[in-house]
Amino acid sequence: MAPALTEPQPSAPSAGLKPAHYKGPIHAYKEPASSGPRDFQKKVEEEGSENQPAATYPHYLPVWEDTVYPPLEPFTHYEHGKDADPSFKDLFGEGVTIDNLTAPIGAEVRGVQLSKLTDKGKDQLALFVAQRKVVAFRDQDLADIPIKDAVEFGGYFGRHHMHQTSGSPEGFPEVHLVHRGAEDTTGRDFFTTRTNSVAWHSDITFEEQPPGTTFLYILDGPTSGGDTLFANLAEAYNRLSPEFQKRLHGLNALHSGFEQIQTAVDKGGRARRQPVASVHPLVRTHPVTGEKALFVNPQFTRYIVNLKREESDYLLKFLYDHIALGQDFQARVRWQPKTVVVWDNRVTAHSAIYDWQDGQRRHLARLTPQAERPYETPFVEQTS
Ligand SMILES: O=C(O)CCC(=O)C(=O)O
Ligand SMILES: [Fe+2]
Repeated sequence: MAPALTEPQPSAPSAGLKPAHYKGPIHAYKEPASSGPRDFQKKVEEEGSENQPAATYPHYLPVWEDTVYPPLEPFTHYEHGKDADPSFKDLFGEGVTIDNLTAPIGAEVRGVQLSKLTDKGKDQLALFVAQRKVVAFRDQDLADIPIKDAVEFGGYFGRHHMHQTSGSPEGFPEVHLVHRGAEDTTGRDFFTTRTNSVAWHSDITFEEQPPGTTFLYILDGPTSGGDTLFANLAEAYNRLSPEFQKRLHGLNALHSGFEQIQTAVDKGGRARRQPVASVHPLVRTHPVTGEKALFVNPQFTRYIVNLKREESDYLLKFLYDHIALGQDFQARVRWQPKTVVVWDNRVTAHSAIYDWQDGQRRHLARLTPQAERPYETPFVEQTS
């Protein structure tokens, strides 16, 4: 699809917004797949237990530091996907296999070593991921090279985000960790109050500049379960009728990071920054493909600006159900050792699934380069 021809329209200003007063039925934050410092058992992680091995990558075990960082500053994002040669000749050489998971979303690639890509190859990676939405690269060495090299690799795609609450490998605060340790069975407590662990979201949409090309790599995984779900939010937009799409254009929603901080504090963690909220358009345009995508998620979106509360709840519920039920624009990515999953966070939602045997370790690291501030371009009737 052609890139957007119209100038980006900035989303509404977010300064001073405080969502904490808002407690409607669409108010949610769920996080069963990761634990915090309260449940972290250093000895079991480093040495293993009777039933569970030690962590394979102990230098990636989380530490939760006390440092409080200043608010994030706006910056100008350079989108490398715009420079990509669409023939992908620097990304896919001899012997590479590409299997699409479904027609609308997902690919599994073998024969590419991400850490060895040239800059041209990285540009093409950004474009390929924007097109396929989520791509699992097998047999990768990203977890095995020094962390500083992995960080340098990720930094090509944008300014690293430093998460507001997560534990990080010592000395690398910009690496976000998803970690539930061996012998930690507290995840099941979650089901005493919730019926399932599915928590659709795009990452950190409460920030003014949420991520674009995003990398998650496995360090240790359970023997079964713990896949990650992905949804194509551009296709979710395309499935709506033109009349409905038209109505969504021009609407903005508030995204809040307040509840994530509260959840972390409840698990013994702490806030690395003051919580923030941002207002973003409900429909955003991808800067490279020009595709429009729904940009709401039940983890962080709280309400639609200028609608009454019942109206906002009703519309958000419809959009959340539409995304969650659209298994025909979703893919389920199965982790294998040495897998790096790359998604474009601007046009996808994802969810961890807590469905592995209690007490098994699940440990992943995320590189989260931030991208442009979400912007909207006018509705255009699609001809198919
Ligand atoms: O644990 C997973 O499968 C996904 C975690 C997640 O949401 C993330 O890393 O952004
Ligand atoms: Fe996520």
